[in-house]
Amino acid sequence: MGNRRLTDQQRRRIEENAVKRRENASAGFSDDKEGMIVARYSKTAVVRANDGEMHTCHLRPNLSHLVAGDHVLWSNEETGAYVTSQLERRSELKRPDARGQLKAVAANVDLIAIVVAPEPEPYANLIDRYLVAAHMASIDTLIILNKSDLLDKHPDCAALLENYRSIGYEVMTTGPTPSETQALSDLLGSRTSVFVGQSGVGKSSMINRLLPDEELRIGALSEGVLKGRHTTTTAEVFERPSGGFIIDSPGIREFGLQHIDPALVAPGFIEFRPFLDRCRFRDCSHLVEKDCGVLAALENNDIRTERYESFVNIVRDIDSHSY
Ligand SMILES: Nc1nc2c(ncn2[C@@H]2O[C@H](COP(=O)(O)OP(=O)(O)OP(=O)(O)O)[C@@H](O)[C@H]2O)c(=O)[nH]1
Ligand SMILES: [Mg+2]
Ligand SMILES: [Zn+2]
Repeated sequence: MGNRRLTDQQRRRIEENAVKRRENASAGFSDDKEGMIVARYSKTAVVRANDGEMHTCHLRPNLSHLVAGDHVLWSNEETGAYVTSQLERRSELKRPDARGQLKAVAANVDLIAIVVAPEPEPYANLIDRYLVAAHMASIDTLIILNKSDLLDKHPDCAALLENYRSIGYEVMTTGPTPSETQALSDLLGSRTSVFVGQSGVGKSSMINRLLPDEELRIGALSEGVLKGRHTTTTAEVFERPSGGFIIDSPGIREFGLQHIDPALVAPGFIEFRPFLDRCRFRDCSHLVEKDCGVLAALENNDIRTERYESFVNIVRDIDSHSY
């Protein structure tokens, strides 16, 4: 708890500092300029200035939590370019890192595009975890089924997507043809979207298809690291010529939600919502209680068994981490 308070205090100081620096900059008292973090490395970051130019900047240790999409102030100093402060985030997608510490993955996004494909085989529970996280962060979602050319071999994938569509999630299918890429492009519009999902589903390939003329195709920043293979290792922002940004992110195997209050899981299941005020107990866990709206809906086939089991999996996972 003491730790938490210190962090909050530090955070407030950083925010106050940012406000002051921004005021100074707009009054012409300093050389601070606004920009966006395009790629973040351990001690440096590529910052896109508002005129579209890219600058490699040093990061001060108190800015170590910056991620792709963050808005910052930066300035040219004698010893090089520096990020001087972080500006407020309008949204953030967070997940625990390998040590269980909650970290932002991307900031200031309007849309989380959850990408799946016939190969590698999709895990519905991973999709559901992203949907819960997006709901908690108040960020819109789009489920994208990529590699449409492989659907003939895997017909259950189309059925999986159809299940999500039928309960009210926005979904789309895309693949190698230009018309599919155009449809994806139209749907993204000028929003800032982060592409997430398992490794190998084609997140970076889709971005390359959306940016046909970009010399950044297949990550110029990380090129040469793994010749022939292009697994994404750090989140990176791409600007769309038609407006808006796409953030590519490294593929993941699992998405821990241990950090969240189990009571917030059910509202993240869109089709559970109409039933949540029908539970007899206000703090109903929807697991064992009598007169539970969710369990009644499950009984009635208004909620699919697979989704309910996925809900239970997430809640039990949180419980097992809270001891
Ligand atoms: N058949 C087919 N293969 C595709 C399609 N899109 C991408 N791929 C292939 O899928 C493989 C993985 O693509 P990537 O774009 O690297 O996948 P990723 O999701 O960015 O993977 P990570 O960066 O590791 O998370 C590559 O061999 C691509 O050529 C598609 O529409 N159809
Ligand atoms: Mg990639
Ligand atoms: Zn209930």
